[in-house]
Amino acid sequence: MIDLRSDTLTQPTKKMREAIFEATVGDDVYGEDPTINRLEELAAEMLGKEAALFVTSGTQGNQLAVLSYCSPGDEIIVESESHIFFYEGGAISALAGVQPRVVRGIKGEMNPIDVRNAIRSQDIHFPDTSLICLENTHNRSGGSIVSLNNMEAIYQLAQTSSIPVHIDGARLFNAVVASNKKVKDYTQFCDSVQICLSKGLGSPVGSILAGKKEVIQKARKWRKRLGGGMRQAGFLAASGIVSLTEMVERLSEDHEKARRLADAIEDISGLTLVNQPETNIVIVNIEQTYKTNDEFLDLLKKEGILAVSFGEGQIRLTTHYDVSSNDIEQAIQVLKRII
Ligand code: TLP
Repeated sequence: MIDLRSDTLTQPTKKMREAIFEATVGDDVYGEDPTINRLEELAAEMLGKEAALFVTSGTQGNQLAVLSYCSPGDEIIVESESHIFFYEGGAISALAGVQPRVVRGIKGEMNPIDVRNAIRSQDIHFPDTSLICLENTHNRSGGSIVSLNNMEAIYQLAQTSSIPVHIDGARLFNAVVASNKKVKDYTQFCDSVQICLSKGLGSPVGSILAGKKEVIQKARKWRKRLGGGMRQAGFLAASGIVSLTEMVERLSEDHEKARRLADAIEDISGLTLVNQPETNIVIVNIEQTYKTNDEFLDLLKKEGILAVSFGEGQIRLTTHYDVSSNDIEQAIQVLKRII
């Protein structure tokens, strides 16, 4: 099977398996896992933040940020198609007791004026706005890059109102590599950031939440409350270190494959691109094939290609290091054949 469902599907590399095998571990709830400590220090340094926390997943990292900054009854500003709002099972309300204030963005970018207008003024009728969330790259906009200008404008107005900014940077390193910038160019415009080690960076499990010491301390307590204190999880952190030190630059290969896929799809009549991929995600409109998403995905599956449904008449194809250039060529042939 050529699995284009998600970059979460990557298998650990040989180096990761060796690092996992050889890791020195201890009880992380006591703060005694040397490999986790090393990963957290490395991540904090790379992301330009005071402290970092190794967490089970991207969802947990995002939710710990919300729990650490907010109180029940608060309101947080989220983009209408953001993962935190769209895909986290209503966790912000179920866990932190906050309500979303939804701002519609264009390719993941919220207009700073809309964000400013969404911030509540002091009035006993209103909830307090206690967090602004950005997502970069933006998954549902096809891995689009939220520009530094946009981030800076939102961060500045957030600071004026003393509201923290959190980035869901599940794929922030894809933005970094594709834009040829440094990760700190992006993280300078946030108070906390969540990055996933288990997407294009290839680790089997884990994410990082980074920010100010006091916020990460709160997040550590929330992680424990939620049952996320993982004891000898240095085996997982060992792989995370390989992700951060050896897997970042190669993300550009995933972007090239997405570009190749998209270029070929543009020439297949019946298929249209919903986005011009900037990173590793290609969203395809299949309405003109007159097939339902399920029918189309079944046809692909019968030919050995896996993709996911991405809303009405749309499917998502995601590239990663476990799909070769040959696999991409094969996927293109299949797409041509089943139309
Ligand atoms: N997204 C998954 C699905 O949930 C859609 C995927 O396959 O892309 N933030 C962003 C922007 C994400 O895309 C994801 C995963 C997460 C957070 C959550 O990460 P995990 O799966 O580790 O909880």
